[in-house]
Amino acid sequence: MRLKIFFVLCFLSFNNILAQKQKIWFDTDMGNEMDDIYAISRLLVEADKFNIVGVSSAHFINVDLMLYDKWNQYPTKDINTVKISQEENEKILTAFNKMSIPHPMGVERIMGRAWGEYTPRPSEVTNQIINVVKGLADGEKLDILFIGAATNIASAIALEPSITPKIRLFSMAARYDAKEKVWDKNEFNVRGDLNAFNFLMNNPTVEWYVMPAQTCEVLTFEREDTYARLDAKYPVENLLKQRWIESNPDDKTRIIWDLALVEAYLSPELAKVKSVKTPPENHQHKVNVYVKIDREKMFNRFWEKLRAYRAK
Ligand SMILES: [Ca+2]
Repeated sequence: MRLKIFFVLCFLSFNNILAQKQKIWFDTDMGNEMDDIYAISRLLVEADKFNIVGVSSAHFINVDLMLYDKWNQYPTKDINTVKISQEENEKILTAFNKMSIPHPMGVERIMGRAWGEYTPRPSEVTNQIINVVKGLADGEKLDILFIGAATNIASAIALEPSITPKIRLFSMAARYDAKEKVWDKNEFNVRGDLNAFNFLMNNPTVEWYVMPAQTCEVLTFEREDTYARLDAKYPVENLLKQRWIESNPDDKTRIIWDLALVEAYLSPELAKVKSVKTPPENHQHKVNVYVKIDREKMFNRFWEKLRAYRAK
């Protein structure tokens, strides 16, 4: 009997510890550009501080795939972009010894059609996000970070609109001129699924933090400096280095766009947020936009945290 009570208490305290940690869902078009792996690594080096409940893959469908032979290192003939993202997700989760985190694959198509509409795209990602949100305790919220097209996240909300009061969204998307207060949707993630982005912009119940391209494009890494800092004997660092070598070997500098969003989420003091009006063509309400980041501190924090992870 005493043993039974002991185990019940252990179970309750274990649940309590998990409940205290912020739950995070991370959705990435990892197969697209090389910045995503740096962004997710920034989160995973501190995975023990959070309860990461899912890492899902997003497509990076775009019209160039029909017109060019290659997209970075990938031949475009019969390309399945979400499958590439999924494979890359599994590689980095394996390097972190975190394959126990649920890691469902998203869909290989946009919401609706090329001319518009908001038909949601159900998948194991939308199922799991909806289930996680339904299982949250009173007052608890799920933070969803997404650094690719918004298809999976917008679809989850379209399929189950009641989840919005229990989620907060953080994404790298669009362009926003803070001085002129003007949005510009001419940005890769928005172009990847304009319908999904508009669907979210039209929903006033969504609490959303957007990292626009202008704000994060100052976060650049130099190739030789990056290679010198990464030690290939550590599996995570080896993958980070390989990703640059395989995707963009000729680029001396790369913007590590998505890392800015993750660091702004983890270190809110390094980013300035403004509450701004949605674009005029969307439902009129306010969303949060990151208008400035501390580039030097973000850069240094990434390398400090990655170095500290070697000891873990
Ligand atoms: Ca991305």
